[in-house]
Amino acid sequence: MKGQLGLIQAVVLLFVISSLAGCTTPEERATTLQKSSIVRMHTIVIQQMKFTPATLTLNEGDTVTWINRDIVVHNVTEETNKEWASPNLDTAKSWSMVVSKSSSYFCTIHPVMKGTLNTR
Ligand SMILES: [Cu+2]
Repeated sequence: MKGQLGLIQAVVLLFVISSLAGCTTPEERATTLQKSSIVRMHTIVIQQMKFTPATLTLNEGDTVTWINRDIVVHNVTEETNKEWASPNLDTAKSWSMVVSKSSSYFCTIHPVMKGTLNTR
């Protein structure tokens, strides 16, 4: 009985050691973190007079592509100072931009159409 208990303890100890050995190193954890935040490309669909998603949270340096799925022309223009703007986008046309900071934007043709980019 005593011997059996010893065996169980040994098995438990082995299990603990092997699970410790399987623990991720800081390097592995960093890689996992990078992988989980590796979404660098985002698509915003312009459809039914709306930007979808209207609010997008992303990392600085990420690329956003807007694609016009409506049958009317739209554009994407920074709202406060018109710091950046797409050309007018016909149906099925898209436009991409690398995002450097949070911005509000709208469509100058249909000013009710608004969107927000939030950088982390
Ligand atoms: Cu529009």
